[in-house]
Amino acid sequence: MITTVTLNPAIDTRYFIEDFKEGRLFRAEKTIKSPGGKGLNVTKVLRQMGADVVATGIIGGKNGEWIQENLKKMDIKEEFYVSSAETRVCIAVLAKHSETEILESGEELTDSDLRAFEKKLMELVEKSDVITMSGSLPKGMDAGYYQKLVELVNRKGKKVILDTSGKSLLEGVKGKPYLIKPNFDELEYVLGESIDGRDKIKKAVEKLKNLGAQNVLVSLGGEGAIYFGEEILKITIPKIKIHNTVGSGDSSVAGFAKGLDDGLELNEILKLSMACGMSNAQSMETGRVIPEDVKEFMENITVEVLKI
Ligand code: TA6
Repeated sequence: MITTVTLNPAIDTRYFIEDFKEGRLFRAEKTIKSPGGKGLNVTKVLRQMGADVVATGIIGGKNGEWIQENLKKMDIKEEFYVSSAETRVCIAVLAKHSETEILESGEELTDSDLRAFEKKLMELVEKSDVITMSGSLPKGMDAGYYQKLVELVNRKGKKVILDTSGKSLLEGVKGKPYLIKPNFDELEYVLGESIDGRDKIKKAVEKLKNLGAQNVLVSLGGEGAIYFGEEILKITIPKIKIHNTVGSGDSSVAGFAKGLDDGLELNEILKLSMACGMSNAQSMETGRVIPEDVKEFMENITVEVLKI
């Protein structure tokens, strides 16, 4: 079983406004609301791929109830800890050639919320082999909180995939997660300088590994990915028509988690991870994949040892 952790879930609200520009009044042509936050996008993809998955995290208020109701409609199992803090809303404005995102920070949680959540998490960890932890931390939460959660799960001998950014990534890796999946921007933050080639990528990854990350999957968008494990592997993907890459990172996390949970060998796990990201990129929806496309993409993805 896979448990997905979303500490800062959201109602993702997407406004379609073809000619959107700042400073003017617009009426949305279309509005789509869905359960969001990176961890719930991972959950949605795992559910579509037929994985045995349970979503947890911390949720609250009317927004939290709305998310729980809609996860139920999506036939997604969830065991969120319910707090009194109202769950946030994240807005995306989709214009003709751009997407603008406004992410609320999420309300502060109390220590008793965190203790109660940790108890719920550990109950689920007992029944899980793979745990994913994704996204930002709510306002006021200590940047090292992921480190504590990763250490709690590692002590149970389970594998953690951590997908976050900024200080929560730099602190979270100290818990020694099995895998992290930084993108370019996150690597540049880690390195503290711009990255213009594979040497700089390797330097940033080595810094993350020295801090504690066991394995690192660096997503390169249309260029595929580089996996830094016992070996360095280059994953090459075919060119495809892209509609919306938002959520593709979360989908790659889901593919990796499913491959790991299914006991696939590493090359197949990496292909599944990339193929899920590709399928999501062909959908206007965040956290949407087509299993048949994922299977077909996997046949055209290559994995080879990289000497850098
Ligand atoms: O923008 C894509 C997305 O995955 C949305 O689900 C939105 O909720 C946002 O990211 C959340 O990001 P965060 O890092 O705050 O969890």
